[in-house]
Amino acid sequence: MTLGHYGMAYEHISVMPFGATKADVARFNPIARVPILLLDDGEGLCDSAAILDHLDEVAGPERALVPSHGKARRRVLALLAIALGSNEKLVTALYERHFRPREIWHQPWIEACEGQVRDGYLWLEEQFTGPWFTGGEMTQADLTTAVFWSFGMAKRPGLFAKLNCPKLRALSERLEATPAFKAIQPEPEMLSKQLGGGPNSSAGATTAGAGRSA
Ligand SMILES: N[C@@H](CCC(=O)N[C@@H](CS)C(=O)NCC(=O)O)C(=O)O
Repeated sequence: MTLGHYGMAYEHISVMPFGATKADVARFNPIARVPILLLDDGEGLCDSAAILDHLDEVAGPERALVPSHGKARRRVLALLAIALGSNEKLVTALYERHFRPREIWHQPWIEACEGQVRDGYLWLEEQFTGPWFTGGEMTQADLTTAVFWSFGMAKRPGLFAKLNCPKLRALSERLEATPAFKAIQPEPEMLSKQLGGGPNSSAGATTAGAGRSA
């Protein structure tokens, strides 16, 4: 979404970091995790924080979605830490459902993780002043939170429908209407097919990106 926002050309390659395609991901990330951004010269950047930092540098200080220094930068990074952490806890709970047979799902662990998801989003909701998180200009905190809110709505609609976060919901809807978001439609479930999993599977496909202009 950030590549799209900056208008940087890129090729989006969907690849699962599990099962048959895990080795493909491990060629670029030793711990076989996505996202990965491959630059034109073959350099690979792993983890969204490193990728976003690079994109900001290419975009330049005037356009960068994370302010370059000072209190404004710390504020955006603080918001991002909670958005990223909340989504990681959501993914952790999704994996419990995917990778353990239903009869040995550890419900207290799922509930603890989803409690952290809820606490994270409720905190973010409180922080949102509008029209954007930090006031008058959109930052990476808005974009990342909207991405994760959409992801959560797709993967755990029951959990997210119960969250009392009207501002985050509206933020997400506003950004989903932009070309950068529209260019990447949510993908159908792939994990269960690739792993031969059952109907309980609910996590989505993940992606590795290939940057062209970045
Ligand atoms: N902190 C990482 C988290 C990335 C992440 O959660 N990736 C998952 C997506 S399904 C993954 O690759 N999972 C495979 C694994 O953790 O082994 C980031 O923001 O890039």
